[in-house]
Amino acid sequence: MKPRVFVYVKRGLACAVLLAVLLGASAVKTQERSDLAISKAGDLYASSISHPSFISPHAQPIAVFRDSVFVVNTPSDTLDVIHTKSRRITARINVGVDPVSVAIRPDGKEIWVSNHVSDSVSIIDNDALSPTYLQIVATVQAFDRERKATSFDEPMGIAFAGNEKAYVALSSDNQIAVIDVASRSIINRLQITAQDPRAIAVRNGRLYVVPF
Ligand SMILES: [Ca+2]
Repeated sequence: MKPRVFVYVKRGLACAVLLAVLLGASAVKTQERSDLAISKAGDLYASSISHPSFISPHAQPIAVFRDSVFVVNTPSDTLDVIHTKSRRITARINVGVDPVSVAIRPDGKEIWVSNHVSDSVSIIDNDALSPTYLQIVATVQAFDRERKATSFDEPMGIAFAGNEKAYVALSSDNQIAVIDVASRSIINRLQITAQDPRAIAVRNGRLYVVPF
C-alpha cells in the first residue's frame, strides 16, 4: 500500500506545482495588462495611477462628440478621449476617483463626468479654441458641515435639460440633484420614490430615471 500512496502523493504534488506555475503565469499576465496605458502618440506605457477594482457601477460610460469618443476609465480615474478616425487615445484627463458616467452639454462646450467615490462631478472644457481645452474648469460637490459628510453622495447618471440646467442622480441618496450650469450649484433636489437612481435622460420636457 505504501508505494501506491506515495505515487498518489507525488502526483498530487506535481499537479499542485503545475497549477501554481499556471496561476503565477496568469497573475503576471493580468498584472502586465492592468499596468499598460497608451500615450498621446498611441504608444503603450506603464501607468502608475491604475487601481483595478471595477466595484463602482456604470450608468453612461461613453459619449460621442464630432470626432471624439469620451470614455470613463474607471480604474485609472481618467476620462480618455479616442479619435474616431485614428482610433487612438489622444488625451487622458485626470478626474475624480472612480468616474462612472459622462455627458456632453448640448452646445458641446463642456463634458461632465460623475465620480462615484469622490462624490463629485468634474466639468471639463471642450471648446477647442479655449486655453483650458480638455482641462477641468469646475467641480460640483456639496458638503454638510453639521453631519461632516457629503450631501452629494455617489453621483451616477448626468442629463442636461439644456445648456443652463443639468440633473445628476445621487444614487445612494435616492435623489436627483438639479444643477444650475452657470453657477455650478445645486438649486433643487428631487426625491425619487425608488431605490438607487442610476441612469437618467431628458426627453421632450420630461426627466426619465432608471433606478437599480
Ligand atoms: Ca460617498
